[in-house]
Amino acid sequence: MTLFNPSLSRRALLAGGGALALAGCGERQRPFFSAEAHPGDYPTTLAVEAMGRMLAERSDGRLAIRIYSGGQLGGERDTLELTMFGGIDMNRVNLAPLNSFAPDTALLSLPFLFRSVAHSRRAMDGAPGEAILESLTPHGLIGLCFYDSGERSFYTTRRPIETPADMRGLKIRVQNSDLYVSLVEGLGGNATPMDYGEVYQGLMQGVIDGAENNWPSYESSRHFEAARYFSLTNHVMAPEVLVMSARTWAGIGEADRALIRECARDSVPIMREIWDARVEASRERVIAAGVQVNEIEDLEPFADMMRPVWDRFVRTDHQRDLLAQIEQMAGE
Ligand code: GTR
Repeated sequence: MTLFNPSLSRRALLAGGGALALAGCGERQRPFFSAEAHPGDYPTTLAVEAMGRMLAERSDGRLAIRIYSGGQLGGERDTLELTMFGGIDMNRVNLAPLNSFAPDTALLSLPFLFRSVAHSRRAMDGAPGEAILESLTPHGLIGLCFYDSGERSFYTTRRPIETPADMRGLKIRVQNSDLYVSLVEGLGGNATPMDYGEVYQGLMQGVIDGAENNWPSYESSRHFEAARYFSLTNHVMAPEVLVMSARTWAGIGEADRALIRECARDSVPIMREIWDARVEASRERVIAAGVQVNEIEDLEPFADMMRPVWDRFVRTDHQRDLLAQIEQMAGE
């Protein structure tokens, strides 16, 4: 068996990116390489796979996508950097690692923003979503589409969270994003930024007391084996995003760009169907495995403590305007 060596393959990818840039607009020599933190059967992986099939069909086999799933190419922050430099063509990431350099992405990550899944879908599909995807372009990334990520809740190793007071002193792993740091600190916890791939061990070894995520990630990462209390805070519903490297994009002709956008868009409803089923399946699996699910009667005290997070990450008139549009979509 050949062991996969991430640093070697990263170098190989960078070399491949260079060759592609030299090839300019000519025939593509190889598929688009796409990074994915989740395993092969996760809804985001399946969605990009579906997109790849559509792309191959509609381009008569000229265009294809090869997915490197399971975090083979590294954590999301690293793979994003590689994507900006053209070493990776495509990347499916959460919005969190984009928060620090593309500030409008923080809007969709604000705690307790969305009233329902339907509300978040309207925002992603509508003008605010379009504007946020476009805000990635100056950073070397072409935003192709959003995918669902459901609601994130806290899970802990020693006791459930019933009120914000239960967060006090707990070391909670967060994604590499200042927004998540201030969210956890705003609730009284100690935020510990860490790559997704390190969380399982962190929980097992007691380096952290908990983390936060949606049902499918909690289940597929097996974090539930170490953190048995899942407390339904439903504090964030930040979507996933599929991006393409602007460097790769520069070497693609107009017609193929339109085709790529079309296939990405068409993969969204497919993803949502897979996602909804997976949320249910994951919830059932972890409950069957003995996880204690803790319903929280009153989320108001949590939401009330999040004002400083909103104030810190919504700063410009442009952001306030986008946010007002998103809020108006709540009850449509
Ligand atoms: C998942 C998300 C991943 C990653 C992960 C994390 O829900 O799909 O892209 O952001 O959470 O917490 O790091």
